[in-house]
Amino acid sequence: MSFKRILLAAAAASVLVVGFVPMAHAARLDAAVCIERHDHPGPEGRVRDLVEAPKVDRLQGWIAKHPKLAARAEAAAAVGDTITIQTYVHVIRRDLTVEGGNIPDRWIRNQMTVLNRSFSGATGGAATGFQFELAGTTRTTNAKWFTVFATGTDKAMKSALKVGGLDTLNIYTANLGHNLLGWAYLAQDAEQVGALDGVVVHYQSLPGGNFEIYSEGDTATHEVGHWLDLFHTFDGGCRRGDFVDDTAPEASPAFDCPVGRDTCAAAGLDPITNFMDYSQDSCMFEFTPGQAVRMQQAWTAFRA
Ligand SMILES: [Ca+2]
Ligand SMILES: [Ca+2]
Ligand SMILES: [Zn+2]
Repeated sequence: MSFKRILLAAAAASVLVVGFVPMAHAARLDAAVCIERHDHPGPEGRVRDLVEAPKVDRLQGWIAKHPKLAARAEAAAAVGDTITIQTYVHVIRRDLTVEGGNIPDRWIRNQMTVLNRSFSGATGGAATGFQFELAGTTRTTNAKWFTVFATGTDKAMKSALKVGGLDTLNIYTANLGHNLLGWAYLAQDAEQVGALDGVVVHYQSLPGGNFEIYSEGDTATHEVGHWLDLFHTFDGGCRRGDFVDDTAPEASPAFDCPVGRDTCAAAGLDPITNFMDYSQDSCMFEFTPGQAVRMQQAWTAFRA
C-alpha cells in the first residue's frame, strides 16, 4: 500500500541525511530509475513527492465490479460535467513572517486559480470536470508541524486540522524539509488512511514562493492529481505503465524540461508536459482525457 510506504519513508528519512532521501525512495522503484533520480534530482535537488503506485490498482478492481458506474463516470468526463470540490487550506507557520510559513492570502487565491485552470484544461490539457472552491483557510503556529516531514508530525497535524469527509480536499502548507515539494494519499487509500488523507505542499511551491522553477503552484496540481488517484506517468515503467492509455509509457521521472525525451520503445515521446511527471512547473501543463476518465471513476469509486 502506498500509505505504508510513505510512513516507512518518513521513518527512514528522520535518520538519513538529505541527499540520501531520493536514493532511498528510488531504491523501492525499478533499479533503472535509481541512477537517474540520484544523479539528477532537479537543479535545486528537490523531489516532487513520495507517492508510489501500489502493486495492485484497486481502481481496476472497482471498474470490473461496477461496469455501469464506471461507464457513467467515463461519460461524465467526456461531456465535462463539473464537480466542485470544497477545499480547505491549512497554513502551518513557525512565526508570523512569510519565511516562517505565514504565506499571504494572495498566494492561496493564486494557488486556487492555478488548480482551477489546470483541471479545466485552460493551460492546454483536457478538461477534467473538477473545480475547486476555497471553503476556508486556517493558520496554525506550530514549529514542530512546520517541519512536518522532519518531525514526523503528519498525523498529529492532520488529526487536529482536517475538515470534512472523503470528498473534501485538505491542503496543508509547511516547510517539508528533506528537499520534498509535497506528498499526498491516493483516492483508493483514502478511507483506509483516515485522517491522513489530504495533500501537503511546501509553502514556497505556491505561486509567489521562492523555489523558482517549482513556484508556479503545480506541486499542488500534481498532488491533487494523486488525491484523485492518478499515478505518476513513469510509474510502472515501460512495461506496465500508469493505467492510463493516452499517456505514453516512460521509464523514469523527467526533471527540468527535457524536450524530445524518449525512454520507452513504445510509441510516443515521454509525457514530460504532463502534471504527473517530475518536470519543472513551466514544463508541465496538462492532464490527458484518459487521466480525466480515471479521476472521474476514482471520484465515484472512492470519494463521492
Ligand atoms: Ca500510460
Ligand atoms: Ca516512447
Ligand atoms: Zn507525485
